[in-house]
Amino acid sequence: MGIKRYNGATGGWGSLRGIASVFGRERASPAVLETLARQNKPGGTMCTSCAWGKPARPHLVEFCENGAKATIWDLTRDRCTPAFFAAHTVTQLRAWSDYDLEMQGRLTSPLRYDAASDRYVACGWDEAFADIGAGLQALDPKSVVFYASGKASLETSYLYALFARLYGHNNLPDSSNMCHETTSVGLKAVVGSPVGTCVLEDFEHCDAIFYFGQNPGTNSPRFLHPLRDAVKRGCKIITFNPVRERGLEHFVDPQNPLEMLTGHGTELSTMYLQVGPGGDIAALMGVCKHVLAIDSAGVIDRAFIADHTKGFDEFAEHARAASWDEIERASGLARAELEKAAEIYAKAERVIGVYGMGLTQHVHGTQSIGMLVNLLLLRGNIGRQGAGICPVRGHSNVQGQRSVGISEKPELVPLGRLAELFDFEPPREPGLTTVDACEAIRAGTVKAFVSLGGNFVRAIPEREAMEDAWCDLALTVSIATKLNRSHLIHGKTSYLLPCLARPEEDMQASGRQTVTIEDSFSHIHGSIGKRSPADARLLSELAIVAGMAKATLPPHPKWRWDEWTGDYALVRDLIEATYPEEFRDFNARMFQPGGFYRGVPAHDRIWKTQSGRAEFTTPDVMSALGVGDAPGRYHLITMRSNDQFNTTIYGFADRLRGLAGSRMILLINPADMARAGLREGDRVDLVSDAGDGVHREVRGLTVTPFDLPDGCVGGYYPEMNVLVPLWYHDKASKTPASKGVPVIIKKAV
Ligand SMILES: Nc1nc2c(c(=O)[nH]1)N[C@H]1C(S)=C(S)[C@@H](COP(=O)(O)OP(=O)(O)OC[C@H]3O[C@@H](n4cnc5c(=O)[nH]c(N)nc54)[C@H](O)[C@@H]3O)O[C@H]1N2
Ligand SMILES: Nc1nc2c(c(=O)[nH]1)N[C@H]1C(S)=C(S)[C@@H](COP(=O)(O)OP(=O)(O)OC[C@H]3O[C@@H](n4cnc5c(=O)[nH]c(N)nc54)[C@H](O)[C@@H]3O)O[C@H]1N2
Ligand SMILES: [Mo]
Repeated sequence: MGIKRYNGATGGWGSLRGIASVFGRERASPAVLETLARQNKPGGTMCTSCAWGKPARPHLVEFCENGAKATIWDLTRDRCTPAFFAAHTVTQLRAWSDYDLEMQGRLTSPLRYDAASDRYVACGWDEAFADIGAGLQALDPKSVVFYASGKASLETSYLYALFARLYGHNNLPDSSNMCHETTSVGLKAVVGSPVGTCVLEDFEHCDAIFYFGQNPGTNSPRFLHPLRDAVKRGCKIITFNPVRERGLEHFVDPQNPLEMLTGHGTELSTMYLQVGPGGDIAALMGVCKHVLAIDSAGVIDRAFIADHTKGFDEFAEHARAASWDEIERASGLARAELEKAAEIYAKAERVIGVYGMGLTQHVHGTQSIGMLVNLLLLRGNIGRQGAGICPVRGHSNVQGQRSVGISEKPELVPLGRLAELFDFEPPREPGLTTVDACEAIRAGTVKAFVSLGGNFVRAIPEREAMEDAWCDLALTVSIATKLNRSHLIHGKTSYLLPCLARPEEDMQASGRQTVTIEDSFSHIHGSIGKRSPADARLLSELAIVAGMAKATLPPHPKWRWDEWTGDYALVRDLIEATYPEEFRDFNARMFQPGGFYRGVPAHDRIWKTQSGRAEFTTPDVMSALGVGDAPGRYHLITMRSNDQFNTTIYGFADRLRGLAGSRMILLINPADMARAGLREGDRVDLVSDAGDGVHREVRGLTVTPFDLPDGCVGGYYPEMNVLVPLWYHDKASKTPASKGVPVIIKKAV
């Protein structure tokens, strides 16, 4: 594995080559092009990759490199059939890589684990549902977890959460618990809404964007267009990221022939500040401190602060008293840089704060989000056009799943309305988060685990220790499109249930169905699949959820699983009945260009916080890291390459970082390499340095020099997940702190 410097821009020809390589390898049908032409457009198929907004006036091509890869990946012609499982035992398959497992293609038949032969064997749907139903009936519902990875539609998600509650639990963790739960908890506490306050159009009006720990070039490439347009209008982007991400530096628009021919694109970031991992609290403290210091010119919006906020005096006093020495040390940034950023902030009329996993995946992530909100509140930058807080969500419907009831927090769900609509007594006890679920599985109190998509065992922290406990589960059920490692770490009874992918046609009793999803901007979009299903045996996710529910629960006149499966419009009616304001006229509005807005109170300066005001928060730490510095200790950032979607590995090229060939690499800066006596290409092991006496190790990484702050190393998710202690998570939301993991480097012998 050699590192090659990449000086090209994001977008450009490289992105087209990226699409073409996956297209060729996946032997995707040419009909994919028809799906791509309709992708993210009104009446088309909504991309299953990220949750970025879908504009009312789409570009001719409204998909990106990674959205195209996701569609091509779904529409592969490869099939992972019962014959494949006959040829390989589950024990053998456990030795396969994530890449090789998914490369087998789409699952085609329901499968049951057969212990005698250690193989998955084909079974019928009725048999699978009956056995799962009997298994669930035999268990205490409180000992069962229903996990969801954020892809399934609003309709499926609503029924899944309803099934959990009718059965008797709130154990509904979501991939969000490893992702933006810090947002759901953090923003709810300070602005009263658990989601972003911006809409897509705000990017047409902002004067500055303060951009923290989100990598648009790889993870939400369609965002590059509004960013480029904003810069061309004169908007300034101030980026805080330990890694110099190409996507935030330079963009060549693949839809602009002149830019494609000349290679000349747009420089995106006005300032690029390589903050240390977890250094954002201190960096923001420095910016706020200077904004307060230059306030004589009426920089601070006193009227807004008086009318709308609480806690300003205490916060301002804290920021004024904070020492620059400490700010510089904890952020890794120089005072002069932070003062310059503060001056840009103070001059900008409208500012948006954007963030992603770089803020959420830290032990004090909630406090980082609180600090970003503090900065925005100083000048009334929330709740008006061109301003606001903008968390960039991950999975395409992850925010929507929370909106329609997939939540382990019963207080966020209108249980009273569900009780009326479905004539039952909903469970009221809080359910399990992802971390709680892992702990309960290790303790043996959780007995069964149902997954609506995802690759839970691969995505969670401390994977190796979890895998042993996992095998003691009585029942595991996975609804999936492709084979992954979680399916091979199975309970005593285990089912693998293959489903339609979103681009595929979903025919039911009333005809072709539409599903809906919610984007990062709280806009809801209808999505229609038209491709013929990968196999005639596949069922839709909704039909599978309804099939399991019907087999588990007693008959009831109000629980109309078959009718709901026959016509998803009836499920949308139920969603509307449960959430009448947000989902008013749901069926009539779902194809509105740009989606319909379900409304976010903080967007309109309605603060549903405890105090009824937007809250300044005074942090009690300067670093978001859970474990401080020590000799020989590095803080590991677990990162996504440009060639993966979470645990789905499309290939081994991280084009935008100029890396290719292997994912088993350790990124480290040359000065740290010299200090540690390491040379490029050395083989090293990473060992946990969390101070809890537990041995966690990843072996055989190749040392690769890279531009990172001192004391910070980088490696890929999910390969590095064994190093993240289960207890190392955001204090308030329990989101695993995958961005600042304490490790030491050992030379491999
Ligand atoms: N192609 C593709 N698209 C995806 C995904 C994918 O895997 N592949 N995943 C989807 C999902 S589920 C999600 S949640 C999103 C994730 O999208 P992002 O939120 O962009 O998540 P990451 O790539 O994990 O990390 C984001 C950035 O945080 C920076 N960072 C790390 N530590 C810190 C820190 O302490 N401070 C600051 N300021 N920055 C830091 C990293 O260098 C990186 O650039 O993307 C979604 N879209
Ligand atoms: N160290 C570290 N760990 C992390 C992160 C990190 O940055 N660092 N990021 C975290 C984040 S942000 C997230 S969101 C989680 C992701 O955790 P998950 O959401 O659980 O994982 P994915 O990799 O997205 O799941 C991939 C699998 O989903 C299935 N699948 C794909 N499409 C569909 C579909 O349409 N329907 C169904 N039913 N199944 C489908 C396929 O079988 C595929 O193998 O990981 C988290 N873990
Ligand atoms: Mo995510």
